[in-house]
Amino acid sequence: MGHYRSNLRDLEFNLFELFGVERTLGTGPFEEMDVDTARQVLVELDHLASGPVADSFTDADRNPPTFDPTTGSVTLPESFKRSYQAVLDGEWWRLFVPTEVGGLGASPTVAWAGSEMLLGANPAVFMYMAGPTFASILHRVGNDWQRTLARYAIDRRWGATMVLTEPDAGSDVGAGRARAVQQPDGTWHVEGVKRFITSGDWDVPENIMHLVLARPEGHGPGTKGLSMFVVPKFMPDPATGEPGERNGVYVTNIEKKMGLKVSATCELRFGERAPAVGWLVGDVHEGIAQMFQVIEYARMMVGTKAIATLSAGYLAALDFARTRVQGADLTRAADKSAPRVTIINHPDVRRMLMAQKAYAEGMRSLVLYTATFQDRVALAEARGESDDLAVRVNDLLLPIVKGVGSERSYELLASSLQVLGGSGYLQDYPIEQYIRDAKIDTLYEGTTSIQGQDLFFRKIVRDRGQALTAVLGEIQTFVKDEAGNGELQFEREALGTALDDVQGMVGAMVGYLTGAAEDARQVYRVGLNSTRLLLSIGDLLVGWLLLRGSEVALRALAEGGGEGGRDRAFYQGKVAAGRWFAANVLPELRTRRAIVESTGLALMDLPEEAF
Ligand code: ST9
Ligand code: FAD
Repeated sequence: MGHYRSNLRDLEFNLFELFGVERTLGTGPFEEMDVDTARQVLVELDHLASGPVADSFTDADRNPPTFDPTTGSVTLPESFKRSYQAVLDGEWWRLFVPTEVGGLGASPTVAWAGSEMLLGANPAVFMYMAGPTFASILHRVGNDWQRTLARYAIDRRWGATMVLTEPDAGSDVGAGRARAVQQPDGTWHVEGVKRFITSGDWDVPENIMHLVLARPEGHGPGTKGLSMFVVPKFMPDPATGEPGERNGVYVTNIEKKMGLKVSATCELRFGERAPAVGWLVGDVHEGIAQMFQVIEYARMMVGTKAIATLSAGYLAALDFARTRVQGADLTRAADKSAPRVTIINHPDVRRMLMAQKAYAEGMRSLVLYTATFQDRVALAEARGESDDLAVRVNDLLLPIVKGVGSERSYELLASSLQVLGGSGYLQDYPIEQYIRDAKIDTLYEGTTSIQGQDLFFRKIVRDRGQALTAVLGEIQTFVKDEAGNGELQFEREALGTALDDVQGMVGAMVGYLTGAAEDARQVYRVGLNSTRLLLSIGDLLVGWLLLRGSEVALRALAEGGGEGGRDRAFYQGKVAAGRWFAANVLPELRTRRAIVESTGLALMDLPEEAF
């Protein structure tokens, strides 16, 4: 078999048993996708992901893209192109595209569930598929000509990039120096150097559409002075979209990386060999807000990618643990002639496996819970209304999906490898590549520090706690509820305590921020804790969602555990994961709260030389 193990059963559990998405499938904007179609989509994506998409995962790592500096062109390995072509042939590029421009009518919940499998099997295939999705965003925010351009990009399957980062502008996008000069014909010439640009060039699509942030002459500093330009690799024929003259944007280097090697990370130079002609998106100077429409999408993708990789790592470790025989059962450790057992019988291996299972499944629920709010936003928009709370909650959850998803996955993939012992360190197994490929997820699309700050300053404080209050209120309701079966009482209590701890952390940090009005340095006490809060809210949400799953599973077990009891073990696993998390992770929040509440300024007072 290939390297990739999906978890279709758990995806279906989340969609149909936990979140009940069948209630909205086949209605409104999802009219074209009823429940049966959605189930079929997931099965097809599972086959595609585990087969042709996964096929090139290892080869493309060992034989990464090559670069020709004279032409500035990147060539992808042939094996990888076959994987990409398989997704294209299946028309899966339509997954996130609105129906009016050729989309499938999938709800975000179904689309993200299906995406998990592609992202787990071969994430770069998914990322090279960005063209039609990014073009849909251009279609929404662009002027008439840009809508036409977006249609060409979709219909002709162009590639696309998001171009923000520069050598001196990474997290601090507003420090960007690339500039844009308006021309008499209304077009703009973009000039400057961008680095680390994913899919900057590759030899499959006929054209690539770069969405670029640059500063028009005379505009002010910071992100608000940036505008977004659409800059094609080839100037398209306005009537047909046929690629014409080469535009002045060239790749001048590709990076040698730790992992995710087949995803070409490019230096892009604008306006050096020839003018780089672009158009101001939507004829308005609202570049950062427009770019954030792309970023929000990509942050969800990165979190899902990380979690998908953890799930695959866990399932590989589980397979290994079930067959590897080593040592005697701990109860008979002193008996040198005791039979040797498979390592899944050792308590410490079970501890590692359950940590991976609980986080992989809990964070999968977090991704799909977030997507339920995206469903709500789309449903309201289709009715000509706006669901303000759903927008806010989605915004609140995105840094958690991205920041917590990537940090926990990377950390726990080390445990997946550990289960394999020395074999895990070898390239005979996929886990070392999973770890290398997943490290990037804590870095790009905003590092974890940036996600923590986004969560606290923008999504909690600036939102005046509205979204957080709504989500914590749901958790409180669950804590107080009693399903009537006398089960999960200890767990509800543990969740209630964790909820109190998170509220305590937020309260303390808001207090520090308020104190900063008098003494600016008090804000450091927030900065010292923002990642801690991010991870703690993540744990609270994961714990709550696992326990919701446990409750559903207990009900299913009481009804016999599926047809002929065939899902008994699956449901037992769901109950066990919730219980384990409540007993082993949630209590840690008490200590973290104490740390937040007692944080001083000593670390900030320390002279640099003392580090
Ligand atoms: C990157 C790409 O890393 C990596 C991977 C690329 C993969 C591409 C492929 C994607 C997948 C495609 C899918 C294909 C599907 C295929 C299907 C197949 C089957 N939310 O706080 P202020 C805005 S790219 C919304 O003052 P500063 C807002 O407009 C590089 N908006 O910030 C705001 O104005 P206002 C990624 C937000 O101090 C304005 O910004 N780089 C948000 O000026 C200013 O806000 C990064 O991510 C938000 N959360 O700037 C940079 N936040 O307040 C990370 C801000 O009036 N750095 N805005 O509303 C940051 O995020 C910084 O915090 C900063 C700070 C730059 C925003
Ligand atoms: P820096 O911003 O220099 O950060 C260094 C460290 O300092 C980090 O730990 C960071 O968290 C911390 N730090 C920085 N500022 C703060 C702060 N204010 N508070 C607290 N801590 C802080 N960019 C694109 O535009 N398009 C792409 O397609 C793209 N693809 C990429 C692909 C890869 C493989 C890589 C490696 C990067 C890619 N990037 C892309 C760039 C990526 O988004 C940036 O690397 C990322 O935003 C971090 O910027 P930086 O590397 O300059 O690190």
